[in-house]
Amino acid sequence: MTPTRADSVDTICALASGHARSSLALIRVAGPHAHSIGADLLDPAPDRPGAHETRFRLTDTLSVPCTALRADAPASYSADDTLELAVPGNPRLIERVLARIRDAGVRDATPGEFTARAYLAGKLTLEQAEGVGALVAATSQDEREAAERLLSGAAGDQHRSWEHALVDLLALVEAGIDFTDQEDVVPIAPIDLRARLQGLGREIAAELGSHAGQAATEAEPRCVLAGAPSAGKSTLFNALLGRERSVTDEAPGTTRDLIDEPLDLSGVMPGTPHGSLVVRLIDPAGLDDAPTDGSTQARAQRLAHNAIRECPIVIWCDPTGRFDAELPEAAAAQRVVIRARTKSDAALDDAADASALRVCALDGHNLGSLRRAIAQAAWSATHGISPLRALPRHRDTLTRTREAIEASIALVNADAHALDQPELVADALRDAANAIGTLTGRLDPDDVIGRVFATFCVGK
Ligand SMILES: Nc1nc2c(ncn2[C@@H]2O[C@H](COP(=O)(O)OP(=O)(O)OP(=O)(O)O)[C@@H](O)[C@H]2O)c(=O)[nH]1
Ligand SMILES: [Mg+2]
Repeated sequence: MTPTRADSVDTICALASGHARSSLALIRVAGPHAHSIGADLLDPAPDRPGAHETRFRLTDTLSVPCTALRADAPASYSADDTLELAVPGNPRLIERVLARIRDAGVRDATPGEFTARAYLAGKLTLEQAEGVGALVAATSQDEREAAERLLSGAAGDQHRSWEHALVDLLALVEAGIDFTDQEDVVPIAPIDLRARLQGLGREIAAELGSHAGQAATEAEPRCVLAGAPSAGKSTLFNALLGRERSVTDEAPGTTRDLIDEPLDLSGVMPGTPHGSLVVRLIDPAGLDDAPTDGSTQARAQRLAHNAIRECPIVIWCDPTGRFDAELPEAAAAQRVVIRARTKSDAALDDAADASALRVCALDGHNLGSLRRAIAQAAWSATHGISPLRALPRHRDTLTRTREAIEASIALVNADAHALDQPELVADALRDAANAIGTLTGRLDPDDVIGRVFATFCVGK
């Protein structure tokens, strides 16, 4: 459905410079009557586009200096005739100027209305419009970068390419439904469909900054201790927690289960706002070339490998300091690996990596630095590794898309010649395509536009 401008013919006004005190205030008036209002209230009236030094008439006898910027439709931000009035930033004066404009029949703009008009006039895509809102609301560099990415359209291109990929796969699956009686016609082999869906799921997960099997925003990012048996992981785990939670022993192979405890790092990292910062610290079995059968040993290895693959933060423990073993590959794009040379009280190997953090769990040497390194990594994992975190609507939508993709993957038996339940797979793919369609603009305007612009402040 194409949005219309039917409801945007009023002339609207707002204080565009926000309510913080400043020497100048900017009042924006946009709509079909903007220029006639300029003719009534400005002396002299701006007669052509551009900046004009003029005066704003408060009463018949009283006026204040005003710089008026005139733009004519459609060559303005919202595509309306527009006047932007810079007047002295005195709050009482601003109120009087606005009151005069309202008396002339202009109504107050609703939050985001100028940008909504720009969107409805086709001057901005929905994502760019959201970029404006996010830029206005941005409080950190990460958020600003995210907003700029939306404004530049880069995020939209990515979402459209995912949408096209989903719609292509949906078409192939639907084609297969039409050929169910002809066994040799398989538009897409289940194994290929599955691989392509998994690829898409991974890309979306990376954009979300999440990790396989995790929610997009992990309130308590997981942090795993990785290393060879007897590297001192459990001793370090206990030292970080400040209590004896995990069994330690000089014999290798002591830990088998994943032992998992919250570690409170609130206030550990200087310069971050107050608030809680908690990670889930995980102590797994030491990495070993264990048999791959069903033995306890093999199961412990599988658990450890999976945890290390999926955790956004890994503390790599190596008492030799060489770090020459290979860590299990990360499941997602972003993973922070902190190298800790454990048992630093023992003699240092010549080949040791000098950049690793030397820690001793027995006497507490450098545990403060290790806590800070974990806090730093946890902070990035929860705040803005992904630019999309700035925009809850995008995050939620991509999460829904990804869940629908996961649901479709679960229905695909990769070993089969053809899909067992093509209708169900098609339904799940349609859900995924519809979800991402609300980001790319194929959406119900009432539903989405309302939500997008409601988050704006008045005047933008
Ligand atoms: N000298 C010294 N010994 C340590 C240190 N940390 C741990 N150890 C000893 O190293 C041995 C193994 O420690 P664990 O913490 O059980 O090692 P782990 O990595 O959990 O071992 P697995 O669970 O078998 O993989 C124990 O005897 C600990 O007392 C340390 O900082 N210095
Ligand atoms: Mg252990």
